[in-house]
Amino acid sequence: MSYFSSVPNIDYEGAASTNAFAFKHYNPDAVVAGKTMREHLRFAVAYWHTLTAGGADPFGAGTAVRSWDRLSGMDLAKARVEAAFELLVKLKVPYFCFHDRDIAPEGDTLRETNRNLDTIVDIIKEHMKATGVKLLWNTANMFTHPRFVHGAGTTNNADVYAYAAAQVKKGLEVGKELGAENYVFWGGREGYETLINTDMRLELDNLARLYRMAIEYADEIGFDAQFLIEPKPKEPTKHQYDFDAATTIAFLQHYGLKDRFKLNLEANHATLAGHTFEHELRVTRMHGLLGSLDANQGDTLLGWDTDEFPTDLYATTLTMYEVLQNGGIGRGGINFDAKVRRGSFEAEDLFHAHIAGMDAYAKGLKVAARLIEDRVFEDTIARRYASFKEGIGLDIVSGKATLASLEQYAMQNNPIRNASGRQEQLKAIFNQYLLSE
Ligand code: XUL
Ligand code: CO
Repeated sequence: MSYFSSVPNIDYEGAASTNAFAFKHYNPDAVVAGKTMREHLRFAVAYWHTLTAGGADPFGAGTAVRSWDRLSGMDLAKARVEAAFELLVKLKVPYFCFHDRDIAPEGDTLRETNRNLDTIVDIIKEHMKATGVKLLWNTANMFTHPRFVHGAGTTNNADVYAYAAAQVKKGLEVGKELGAENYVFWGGREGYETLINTDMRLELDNLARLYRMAIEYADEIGFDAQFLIEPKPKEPTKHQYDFDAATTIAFLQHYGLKDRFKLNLEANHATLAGHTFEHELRVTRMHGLLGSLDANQGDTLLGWDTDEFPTDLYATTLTMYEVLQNGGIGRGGINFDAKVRRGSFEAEDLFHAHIAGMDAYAKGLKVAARLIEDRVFEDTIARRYASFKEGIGLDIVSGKATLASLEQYAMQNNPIRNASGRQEQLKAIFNQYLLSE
């Protein structure tokens, strides 16, 4: 049976196509900067937004109309798997990602919950084999159930901590079973509401302990996924511990975890932290910790995580610029952690949304590759910092200079001359590349 019978297979038709069910820029086999688009972009569908969620918001019920809605419990979970793989194949998306609770319902006990999970994992495994679709990452949902009201790895309640650890253990086993390339930790409720009831030191120590236990267990069972932490500054807690890339990197450094973890960066989380996505990518890549991307976009007029599908070409180009400069995304990918708007409730909107996002990233990739090939920004940047290549600047970067030698230089160097940063000119050139590709 088909869950999306009105939707055909999505093929590349080129920029001039008027077919809504076709890619205008994503051509999986096209080679850009030495690799196919498929290899560069490694797209993934987020199970929770596209298969599980129904469009509810804090003010209203779900609006999504889905052909699997009439089912419930394990029957619903099984139907969603079939729908997921039909969508993945039609969209030519090679990967997917899920939380444990997205794919199977909780039972009355942890044992029963794990049994439900095992049943669905077996079915998913068959579909993966039949279609060649792979698991980019899985994770544990340790934020929805009321037991996590005070956190999971950072809870004040040791019983809840133990439950969370059990969930992570199972998650690692599931990841291994399905050959996941990565395993993600997003601290949904790893943060605090007020310091007057919080032992921050203990909470952070315990979070690091959970991460260490996860590494040990993954090694023990031979699960060789890359571990990723996904920063987010707020929501659901007022202050999340993995606030942004810089904070998360400092955490990893402090607890000696930097060698085993990389970061999964999300565009809308960057916005909420007061950064651009490219800022978060640059900080992370400077440290060699760029792991994977959650692609979406936020809205600066709104202070919460709107998780819109990414369509801003400036942002996708600058993102792909950082990815290319990083030498690629490695074992990570571009996961559409994005949801259709509540008003886009028809099943075919799921396709329009992914096509829009995939095309925006494909276009971003093409433009970024040309900008790099032509050294548009690199040459300007090299000229801008040329003063550090010789004379007093070379003394500074080679460590030869002292305050006294710099004072001596400054005393006789009069007047100082600066040069324009040429921002507007560079933006005009950027526009030229965007429009001409
Ligand atoms: C929440 C979010 C999560 C993580 C996985 O803002 O981004 O869906 O990506 O837990
Ligand atoms: Co995310």
